[in-house]
Amino acid sequence: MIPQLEDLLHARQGPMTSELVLRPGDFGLGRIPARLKPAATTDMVCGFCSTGCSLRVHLNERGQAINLTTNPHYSVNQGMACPKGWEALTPLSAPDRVTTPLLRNPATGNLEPVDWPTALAAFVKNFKGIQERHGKTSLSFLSTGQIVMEEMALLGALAKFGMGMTDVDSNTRQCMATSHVAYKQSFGFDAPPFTYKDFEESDALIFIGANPCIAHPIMWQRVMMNKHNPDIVVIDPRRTETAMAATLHVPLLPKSDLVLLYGLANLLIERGAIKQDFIDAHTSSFADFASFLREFTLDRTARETGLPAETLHRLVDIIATRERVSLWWTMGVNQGHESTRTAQAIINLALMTGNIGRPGTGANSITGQCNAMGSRLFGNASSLLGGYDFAKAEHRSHVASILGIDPALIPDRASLAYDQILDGIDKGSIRGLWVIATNTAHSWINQKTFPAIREKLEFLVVQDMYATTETARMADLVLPAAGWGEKDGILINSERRLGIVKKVSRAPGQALSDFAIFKLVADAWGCGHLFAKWSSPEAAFQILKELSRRQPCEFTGISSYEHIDRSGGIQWPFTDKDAIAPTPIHERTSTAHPERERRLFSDGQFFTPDRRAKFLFDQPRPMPELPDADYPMILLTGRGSSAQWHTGSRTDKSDVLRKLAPRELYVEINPIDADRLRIANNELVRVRSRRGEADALALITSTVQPGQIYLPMHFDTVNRLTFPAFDPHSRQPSYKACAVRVERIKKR
Ligand SMILES: Nc1nc2c(c(=O)[nH]1)N[C@H]1C(S)=C(S)[C@@H](COP(=O)(O)OP(=O)(O)OC[C@H]3O[C@@H](n4cnc5c(=O)[nH]c(N)nc54)[C@H](O)[C@@H]3O)O[C@H]1N2
Ligand SMILES: Nc1nc2c(c(=O)[nH]1)N[C@H]1C(S)=C(S)[C@@H](COP(=O)(O)OP(=O)(O)OC[C@H]3O[C@@H](n4cnc5c(=O)[nH]c(N)nc54)[C@H](O)[C@@H]3O)O[C@H]1N2
Ligand code: SF4
Ligand SMILES: [Mo]
Repeated sequence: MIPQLEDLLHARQGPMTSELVLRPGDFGLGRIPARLKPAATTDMVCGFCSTGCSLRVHLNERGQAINLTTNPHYSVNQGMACPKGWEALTPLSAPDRVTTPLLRNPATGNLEPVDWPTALAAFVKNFKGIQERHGKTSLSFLSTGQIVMEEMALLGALAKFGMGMTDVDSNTRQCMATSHVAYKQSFGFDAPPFTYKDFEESDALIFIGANPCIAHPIMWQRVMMNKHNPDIVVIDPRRTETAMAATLHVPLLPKSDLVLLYGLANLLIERGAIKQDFIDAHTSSFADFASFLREFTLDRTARETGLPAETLHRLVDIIATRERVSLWWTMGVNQGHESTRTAQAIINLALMTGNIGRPGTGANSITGQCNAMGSRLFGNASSLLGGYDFAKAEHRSHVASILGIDPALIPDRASLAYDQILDGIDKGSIRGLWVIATNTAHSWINQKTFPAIREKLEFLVVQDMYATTETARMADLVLPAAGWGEKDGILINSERRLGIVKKVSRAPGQALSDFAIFKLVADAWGCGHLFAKWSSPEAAFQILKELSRRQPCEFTGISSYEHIDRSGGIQWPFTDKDAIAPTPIHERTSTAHPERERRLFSDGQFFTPDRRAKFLFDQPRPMPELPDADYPMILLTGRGSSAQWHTGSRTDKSDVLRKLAPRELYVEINPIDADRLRIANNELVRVRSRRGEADALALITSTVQPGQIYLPMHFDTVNRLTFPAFDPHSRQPSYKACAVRVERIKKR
């Protein structure tokens, strides 16, 4: 056994219980039986969504987690958590955890357990063989927004600077690429400006393509804490749970957001309801934007969005008259064929009305996964580590000097995007793929093409907590990973807050943290010396801190993990100066929660070279696949319940969460369509698109409009239907809209 591996496996034996097998869910949510009074507690942030709630983990005398409650002192969640948070420990003890590496045996065709040295040897032999035959760039990885920042950075550095890859990407492309590009172009840096306190301080909150009641329940609780009697507007084709709780639902036609936002901007100008002082002092190209907007008349906007003129007037009234307006968007915007310009149309509205940099305002993208924000800064895919540019020689040499490596090792262009990597596999330029903490075979758009693409790979490695995911089952080699709660590191939440996760549970069998796996791979590959300084997650954190210096995301004022822990999380930017200066009283959340809650741009200074935010805009384009006679309906997809997470690999392992969510795929269909198609409630129906089909139970409901249906993405057949269209700027897939038809099935 390699000495380092022995150490790792040994170190993992740490404080631990073997005789006491506890399933936290057994006790019900958060209740700890008296006989199991915990020996200690420790706080850490949740590893599901980007809200970043702090959970209080209760440990037995051996330091092993036995249950959790919530942290009442954390500014983010103030003692609240959604069902996934309460059940966060349960997936760790699932029976299908993968406990050893698995290698496909060519003789039997099965994945069979092997030891780590054999797995590493197979990894190196196959991947190096591919590179020798097809060139360095014939290897890629697809990773995630769900591992800690230190792991993402190590992976990105190892793959590009150590293993010679150029094109790597992650599921953040499916999710946040649009926000990343939109902010970068408009503000000069990928910088979501808000803090959660803004939910409480707005006079009007406008949610566009976001369903926080389901997807970000604790953020929604913060909205409910707003004492300003706010207008709450939900712009979504569906009457979602959030729309039902809102004061105004705006049920626009799918993918008509860009026209709507331009129409509103035009009406605001006509009404004189813009902040000319702010525009003049802090923005550029407004005049061009204003003249571009003239064609977006009230009539055209009403016609193309399907909204009555009164609704448009009401929306304009709200924006024009309320003092502090915040605009929030999520996947209904980001997952579209013109998503970057749509996100920027939201940014434009905030800029022209001066709704930025003040409490309760902002053009605010809500993030998805627990560490999508970390992957935007340190994924090393579209931006070089720390938000730098691969194409700039001075950026490459700066990063190389911090890492202590030769700048020539850094590629001089950004990665191809997820869809282009899969295309590359299809066309034969990429032959080896390493998939880390994502489940491509379920979550990728037009998913039916993936098995054929996989066949073209000479070697597929999947690194996951479970070998049962759709993607892991296709692998040549499975590397067993520790999950949240089994390792240390940092996650960055939607409001730019660095929060800490800790090892409170021993990973099963020989599973190792992703960090440890990357270190082993580096050594086995022969490039371990490049990462000698990355000796532990906290040592890596110190390197990332240095990479952040003088960048807008600087966090050099944070001394250690312990500092973050003690402070209740820390938002970037946080420089040495911030570390010394006390928080101004007016920026404190409340006397009970004295942590800092800070927003960006209070001085009107943006990160562009001229310090001005840019108005960016383009002509709207029709949906790539419009309904027609054969496929007359529009399919919308998204989250289904607060108890389900994506492809279900974690949340399906909890009895509690399974009880809280439907077990079978259902399709929301309007009563008018159900009547026309003679479909009864709960009847099994077939949804077809040009690419595939999915059977689902009919849920007849007026939450969807006639001509539209909705499917939750948590079931594996949904992406058989979706149409592969991509936004040209962010290359984010347009998961939310394609043409389908619904058919009755005679017999089940
Ligand atoms: N419970 C749970 N929570 C989660 C997740 C989960 O899987 N489960 N995933 C997390 C992740 S990674 C993400 S990215 C977020 C996603 O969070 P959200 O984006 O809030 O969730 P979605 O349901 O994907 O999409 C939001 C809404 O977009 C609407 N929509 C569809 N088409 C359009 C359109 O053309 N225009 C407009 N305006 N709206 C449209 C849909 O009807 C849907 O209600 O959730 C995070 N939180
Ligand atoms: N139709 C449709 N499709 C969609 C969407 C939609 O709205 N509609 N939304 C898209 C969006 S926004 C997203 S973010 C994607 C999500 O899609 P995926 O990323 O494919 O979904 P997950 O189920 O979160 O997959 C994460 C995997 O990581 C594993 N894992 C968890 N923790 C760890 C860890 O610490 N280490 C390792 N190695 N593995 C770990 C889990 O077991 C799981 O298999 O789906 C996208 N797909
Ligand atoms: S809202 Fe998000 S971060 Fe908070 S407990 Fe639920 S899943 Fe975890
Ligand atoms: Mo996401």
